[in-house]
Amino acid sequence: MKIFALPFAPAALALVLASPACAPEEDVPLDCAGQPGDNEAPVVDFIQPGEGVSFAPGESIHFIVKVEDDRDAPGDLQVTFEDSLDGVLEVPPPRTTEMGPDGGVVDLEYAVFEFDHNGLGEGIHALVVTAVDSGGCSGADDRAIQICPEGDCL
Ligand SMILES: [Ca+2]
Repeated sequence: MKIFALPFAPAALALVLASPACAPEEDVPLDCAGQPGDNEAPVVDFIQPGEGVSFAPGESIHFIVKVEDDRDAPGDLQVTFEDSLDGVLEVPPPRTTEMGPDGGVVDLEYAVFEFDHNGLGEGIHALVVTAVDSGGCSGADDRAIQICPEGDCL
């Protein structure tokens, strides 16, 4: 990419910065739930299994999903695991603390759902993890995996 010199930019920036805040009331910024404010949606990070990985029926699948939010404690988020073929999955509660360097327990800024699941039926699964915060904002991440005989889906 080519960078162009903009000799007028600092002056324009100064002008913008000097402008008084005079936004009319109807321009109040709305948050992710359509409410006035700046609440941000939870962030969901689907870490394992990887996209498109295939498994045999009954094979144990290791899941790792991280969720965090700008305001709510990670353990307070409403998190659901929904599978396109098998519906809502029952999952163990997340881990929200870890062992600190001095052996004490430290609160994490995120929650980690980590568990093994071996009950998914055969077929192509679209798994969606959704986190909803106390302000009604939601974030999600998804993963497609496949369950087929012998785990060989080719
Ligand atoms: Ca939030």
